[in-house]
Amino acid sequence: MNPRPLPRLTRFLGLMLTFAATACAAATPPPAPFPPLPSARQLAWQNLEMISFLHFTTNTFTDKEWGYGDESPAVFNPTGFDADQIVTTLKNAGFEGMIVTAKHHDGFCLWPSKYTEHSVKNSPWRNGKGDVIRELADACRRHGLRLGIYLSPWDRHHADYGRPAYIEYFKNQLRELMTNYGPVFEFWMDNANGGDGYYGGARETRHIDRSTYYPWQEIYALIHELQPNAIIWGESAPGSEVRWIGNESGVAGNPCWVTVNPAQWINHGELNRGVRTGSLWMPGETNTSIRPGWFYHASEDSRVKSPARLMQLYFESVGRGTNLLLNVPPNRVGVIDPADVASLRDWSALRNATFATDLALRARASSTQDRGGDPRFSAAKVIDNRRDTYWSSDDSVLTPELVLTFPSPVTFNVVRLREFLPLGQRVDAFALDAWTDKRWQEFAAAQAIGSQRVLSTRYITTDRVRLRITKAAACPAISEFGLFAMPSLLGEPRIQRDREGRVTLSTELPGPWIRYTLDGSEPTAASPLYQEPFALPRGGTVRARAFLPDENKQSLAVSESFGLAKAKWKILSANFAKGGEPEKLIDEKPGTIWNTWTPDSSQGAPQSVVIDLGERVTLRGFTFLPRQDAMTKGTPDRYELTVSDAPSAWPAPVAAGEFSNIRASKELQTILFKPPATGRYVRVVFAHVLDDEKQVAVPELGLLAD
Ligand code: FUL
Repeated sequence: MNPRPLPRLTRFLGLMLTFAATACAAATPPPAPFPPLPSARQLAWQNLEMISFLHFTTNTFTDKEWGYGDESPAVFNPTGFDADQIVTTLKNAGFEGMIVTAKHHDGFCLWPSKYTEHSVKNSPWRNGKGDVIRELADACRRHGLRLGIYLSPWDRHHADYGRPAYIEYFKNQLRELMTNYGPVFEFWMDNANGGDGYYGGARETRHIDRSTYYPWQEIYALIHELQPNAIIWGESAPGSEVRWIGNESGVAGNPCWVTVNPAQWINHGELNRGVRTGSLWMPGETNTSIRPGWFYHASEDSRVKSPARLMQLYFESVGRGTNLLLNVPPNRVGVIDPADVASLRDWSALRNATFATDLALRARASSTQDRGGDPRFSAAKVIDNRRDTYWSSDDSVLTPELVLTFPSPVTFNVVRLREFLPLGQRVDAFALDAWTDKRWQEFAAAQAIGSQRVLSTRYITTDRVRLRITKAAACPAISEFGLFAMPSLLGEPRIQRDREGRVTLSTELPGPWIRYTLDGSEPTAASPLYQEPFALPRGGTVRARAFLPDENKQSLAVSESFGLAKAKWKILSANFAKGGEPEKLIDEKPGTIWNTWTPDSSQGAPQSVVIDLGERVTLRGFTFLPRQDAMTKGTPDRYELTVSDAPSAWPAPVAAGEFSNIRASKELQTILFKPPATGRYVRVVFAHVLDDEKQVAVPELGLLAD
């Protein structure tokens, strides 16, 4: 339809108004930045949102989490190593980059470093001619994924670790990695540093002062000279540009501010939440693994995080303005394991289905105030699909409101907001309302937006949505206000086992069918139908999925692994029973802790406990759950376990060693016996605790039957 010609006067007035608006626009300066501000490198990095981690070394073949440093390079042999499979799996899952453990704490190098023999060049893989970093870097280039490098400053293999000569070695290795493999987008220098190790055969304990041993300023300057675009991850050295989020469970604080104070870097709570008034811009990186451990262990194949759990992680990390760093470790073949591939595929399908359509783009945006009445800062900028434009208000207007009005009602359950980061983190708090039943009704309120804030809500159908900035330190600059519909999923079943060893499968509401497997395979429409609780006294893995046969719908799959049921177990003795209640060790309740600390007495490691299993069992390993609260006090990092037929005669231990990475990780630790051991009595000695504390605190022990 042709527009009706405007009468001459109206046209003239229209022109005048346009001139006035343009003149006015030219006169409206953008808001002054609200410091601290991001660097160009930080800004570019914050746009990445999802990064993958690749933990791979001799540990993959020795089934360890922390190698001692005496592992032979001969064990490293990923016979089917396929860099393209790894890189395309990660790329297809939506990751923008991949950080590879070029060297983990054990000191084994995935590239043929000139400066050590402890590397791939002395392994059977590719007859010692291989270079994992080269193959991955090339595949990254082919498939458009950024390469990042993890180089552990702690080296349990190197004879000079702890002495000045090791610093030269470390710098030389950094130089090799920074010059030989093309652009590196991130350097990760882990903070776990110091303790016992092989150290060239010395087999001793070495402690260093992380802040004085490494010349961080010099090292960081070198990195930026050779890799100007590389961001530096580090928790405790000045010059670090990205911060740890304070846990390895994948959960950023709510709210999570982008700023911190330098002195608070070592406070896990403040790393997690940031500090609103902090003087440093230091975006968070939320790291966790798709499996309990960082390295591949076949025993954890059934414990790969489900797509729904990954989606929840996404909301708790990316959704709180941090980048997610998700570890997906290659298996012994040298590829991403099928279990992880399946979970990543379904998770990314769910994300794509959610975020492919921004419903807000259908709306008209209006606000209570646009900065200077200038179209450059108008409400429409939040729905122009660009991160470099924004809606803002006058300096004096700190709590403006913006309404999206739709031509017809939309249904959404996810909201995404973004601040224009070059101007700093300005918004303290906001609320969201929907126009329902002829009035505005608040459906969400939160603190902090930052890089992005993604909130999930119940489904809301409306033709009007309102954003109210309720508190801001400076006039807001909002670059995006998006609305999305995450497809409704049939809820996954719950898998529970009682102390007697009976497994119950249930759904939130009765109705759906539940099908399950006990052999580790994917539950399908052909798997056994769950009818009633069943016995699983010796443990195993249960995988289950809910089905709505009439609607041809199925839930995502879930799985749970169980050890030996504890029905017949009894604590026979504990060398410190006073008030400590050692029964809590075997009560199947992760929240109750056997703790040798009492208000009037306390006792540190070693502590031992003897368990009567009530029958003779062949055991293939044990599990240890560290305390799940925010503390690490009393957490054992060394153990010894003995199995016997008589509680008075104890042969040599079947397992003795360290609980690796126990300070940072709250995951269940699984220690396998080689070979399995048979007996009725088990004695566990907690030989040492973190920081030589005067208490031992253990929530739960489990045993795996053969
Ligand atoms: C920790 C390390 O000790 C773990 O092994 C893992 O590399 C994790 C990402 O960081 O501090």
